[in-house]
Amino acid sequence: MSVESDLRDLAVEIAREAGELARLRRAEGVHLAATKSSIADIVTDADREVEALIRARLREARPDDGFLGEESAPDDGSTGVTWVVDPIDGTVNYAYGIPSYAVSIAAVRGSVVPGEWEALAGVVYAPASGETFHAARGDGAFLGEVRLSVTTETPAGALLATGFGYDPSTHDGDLATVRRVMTMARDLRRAGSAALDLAFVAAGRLDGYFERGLKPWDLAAGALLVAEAGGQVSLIDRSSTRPLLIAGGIQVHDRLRGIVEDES
Ligand code: LIP
Repeated sequence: MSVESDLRDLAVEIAREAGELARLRRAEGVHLAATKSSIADIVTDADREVEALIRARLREARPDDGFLGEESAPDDGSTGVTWVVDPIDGTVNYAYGIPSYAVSIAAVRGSVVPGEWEALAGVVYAPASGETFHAARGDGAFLGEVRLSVTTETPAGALLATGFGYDPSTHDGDLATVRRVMTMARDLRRAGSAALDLAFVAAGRLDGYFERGLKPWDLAAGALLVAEAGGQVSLIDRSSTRPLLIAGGIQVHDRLRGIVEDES
């Protein structure tokens, strides 16, 4: 067994336990704990409880690793490995009872900056469907035991997904990007979870995905899934406050990048 596959197996085990807790809390009724960057950017009691469970399980197994989670304080650790965690990605869906949400756990080495880190392992677990998307660096991406591949042909145009941030002032600009990108699309999906959007690109359920302003924990596991499924992931405008993530098979990725870089 490699280090990467050991990390993947640990992440899968913890994500499934955490996802079942999230599903249980959803069934019991969800309570708003606070808002963050805007009134639309919510955190529920379940987000915090699920992240605490994940953090405790990781500490039990690998006490000296670092931790970077959406809902709690970062920890640098001392091993060079950092866990990048979104306990419930798709929080607004979760709060409304829309079953499109996921637990996202990734292990990275070195930097904790997207695009600079070395992603080692990742899992995106969807409690509502029971689907576990996982990858270890160099070992491929899988849904359960089934190996995943991104799409390569889009004869009718690309089926794309995107998302919008919690700051309404950014919506006009994002919609202008959508308008330009639609020239290459057959249709557009907006499911509300970046982690699941990226997992679906890896699984060939989407041809491509783009979104501005994602946080490291939204994309860490999903980006590794896409890369290990033969796809390409880029972060454009990294120095801006809202870098643009682009993901897809090579051809879709490159066409997306060409369109959005023309507008810059
Ligand atoms: C969400 C992302 C989604 C994006 C939302 C939000 P959260 O993450 O998964 O793609 O459009 O604005 O960032 O807040 O549910 O963890």
